[in-house]
Amino acid sequence: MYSSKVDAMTVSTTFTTQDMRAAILHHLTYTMGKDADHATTYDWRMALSFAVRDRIVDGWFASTRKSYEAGAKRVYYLSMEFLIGRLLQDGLVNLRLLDDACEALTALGLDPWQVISNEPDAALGNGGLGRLAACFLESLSSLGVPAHGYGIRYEHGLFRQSFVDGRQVELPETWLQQHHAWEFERPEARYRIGFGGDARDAGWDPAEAVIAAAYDTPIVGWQGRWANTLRLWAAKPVEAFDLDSFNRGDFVGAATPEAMARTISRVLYPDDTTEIGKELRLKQEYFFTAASLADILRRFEMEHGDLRKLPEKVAIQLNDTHPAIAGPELVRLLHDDNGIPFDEAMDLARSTLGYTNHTLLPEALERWSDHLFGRLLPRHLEIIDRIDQAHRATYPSSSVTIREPGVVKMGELSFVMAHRVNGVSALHTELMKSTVFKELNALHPDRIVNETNGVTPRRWLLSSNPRLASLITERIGEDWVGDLEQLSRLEEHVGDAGFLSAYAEAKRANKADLAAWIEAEHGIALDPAMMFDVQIKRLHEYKRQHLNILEAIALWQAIRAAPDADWTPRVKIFAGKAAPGYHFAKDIIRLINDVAEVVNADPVTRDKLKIVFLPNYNVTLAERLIPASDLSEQISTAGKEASGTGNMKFALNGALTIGTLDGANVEIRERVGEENFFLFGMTADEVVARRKIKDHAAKAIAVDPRLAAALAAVRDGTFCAEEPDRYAHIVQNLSGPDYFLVSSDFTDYWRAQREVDAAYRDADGWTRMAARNTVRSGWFSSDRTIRGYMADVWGAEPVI
Ligand code: GL4
Repeated sequence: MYSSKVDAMTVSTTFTTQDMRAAILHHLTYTMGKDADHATTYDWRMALSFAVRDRIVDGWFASTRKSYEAGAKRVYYLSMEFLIGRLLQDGLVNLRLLDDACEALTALGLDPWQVISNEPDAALGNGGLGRLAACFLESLSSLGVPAHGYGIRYEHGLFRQSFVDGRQVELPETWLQQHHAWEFERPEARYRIGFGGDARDAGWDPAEAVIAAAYDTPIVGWQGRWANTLRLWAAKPVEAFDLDSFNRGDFVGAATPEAMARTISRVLYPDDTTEIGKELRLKQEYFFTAASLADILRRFEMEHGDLRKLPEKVAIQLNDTHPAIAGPELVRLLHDDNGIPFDEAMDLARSTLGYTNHTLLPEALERWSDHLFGRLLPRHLEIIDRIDQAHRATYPSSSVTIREPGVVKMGELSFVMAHRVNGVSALHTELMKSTVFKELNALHPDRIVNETNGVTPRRWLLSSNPRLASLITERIGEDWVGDLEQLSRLEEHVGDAGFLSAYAEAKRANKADLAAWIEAEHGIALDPAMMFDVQIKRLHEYKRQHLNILEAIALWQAIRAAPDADWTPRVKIFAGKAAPGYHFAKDIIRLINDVAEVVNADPVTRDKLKIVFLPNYNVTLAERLIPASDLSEQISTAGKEASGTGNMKFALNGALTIGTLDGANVEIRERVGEENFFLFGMTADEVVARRKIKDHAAKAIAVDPRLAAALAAVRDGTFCAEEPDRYAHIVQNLSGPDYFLVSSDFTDYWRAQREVDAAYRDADGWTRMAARNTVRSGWFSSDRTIRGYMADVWGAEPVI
């Protein structure tokens, strides 16, 4: 029996294994309609989920009541993406019911992990940006801040990736094919969202409309003390069915309104760095933003009435420019619909909105053609023009514009319509000030602030790395879970041989588990004694997975040339998806798979170097890989990775980083200590200077025979004898334009990797460095990040 010590408001403190067993059986019978003899794993998983959900709901109601009673400021996080992954384990861990659930399931003759891992991984996001939103929701609940997440209930999340002959193949993702255990449909919360038509007399007559229908998922915080709501919108037709068409025998026509409306929430765009330029994307953005704002104003009017108090009681955060239409939409609601004078409406909107920028990549700064924009949102285009005019009138000598002939610039619009604009790491924020928003920053010097990203320690340490978590708790108690900076109290233990050997043992056991899983699932045998060198993230040229594989090729060649030298055995593990239309990134995946095939089959090098590309990277796979990693590859071209959050998860779990001075790597290195971090490569400034050197890539290749030989092997078909030219374009790129400076950074990367090899051979030294990474990573909790937003951007306070 496990009795939780939680001082939760309503979560029972005496829920026992017996109660858990009874609750599971109750839901199996009365919710799933199955008896134990005929239940499938799915039935058991759903029954368990409902049992856990029941425990969350009481706290959820209590939180809602408390928020109303306190009349506190509410935070609204608008995001196109929430990469929440599985929720069952999260709920069990935060309610501290995991042990009870495992015992109850075992007593029922089930394998608990089989049941828990039956849950689909909800992939309503692409990568870091969406996962950050999920960590923020969990932290907002753990801190007890009244908050809502708002997004889209995509029928199909990010595509499932498989490999055919080493090539990425995209398959549809179907998380909603089964009932989603955590959500509640809210038939009463529906809004009509218009598109098209005419703008006239400061008003708007949309030509078409769809219904935004709400589905709520409670997000429970640590110890179940608070739960907030993630409200996702599904698009539905205004008229479900065209009976006239049906009666005429036009069955397809009869179903068309439904199909057209549902298209809006059908799929997640599988790319967060490229402006898709599609009407549907703009429709998605307006759809969820307009529904969310309507809902926010409805709640506000019910609670407070006077719209002029909006900024006092409401903080709305725009997660990148995807919800940037919130600025003009809020002005429209306040001015057109509620008669507030235009300038005042603009000020109220600005005081309510904050904008987070997540990338400086020019292709990701959204710009829409005004033709498309005007056709879909004619009134908003007029409002944007007025916002632009007002801004130019206030700053007549400035050349900043929101509108350019033919385009609407969403970055500038967001900046002008937000009272705070933040970057996501110290370096990124400085680069924002000196590059994309240089002029706007000069006009509004107090507007840009930095909020370095963070990750929730509940999921990314307590839940995914129970061995390390228990070791930490044994030494310093368990308060670190809600206050990660307490990890620094372990500093004195890092000199203690007992602690270090237990730390090393936890890592070893995690690696053994991963190796067993990889062998079972993918048929590749790995020796856990090898260094596990891991690069997991979206495929992108700026993230430079090709730098990593070139180094692997060079290493393979070096081992072959001197097989008896003292090599440090390592396996390079990759995982990540490429946007379906990003052909160069897909070719990098194929190259890695081709290289893996040749290298892994080589009897000379087999025990010293292995390469594995695991398919279908997702949150669940990250939870498996990170605790078992020795080396974290954070090797982006400096100035390109806004922050990274994987880098933080690795450091927290005791993987050492090999990385450039990019994004939050800079802050990680400062905190864990430069002697516990393998730095290489050019700085952001050096990158800019290097690009100006004529033939920089050719020059780098000319002075590094290893690089030349690795590129030659790629070029001559060593890894694809049946089609020797397959990767000619990659070699051509890296020898010519090489915008991301793979060739120019190669030599230093090789040097740093050999330092890694040497350090790994000193097992005790390595463990000490790894432990220091864990102990000094407490600052990277998303609780700290959320506190920063509360103080600098939202002016919000916890209610518990
Ligand atoms: C990203 C950045 O690329 C990434 O560095 C950052 O950690 C993340 C969250 O702030 O946002 N920007 C985009 S776009 N996608 C990302 O993952």
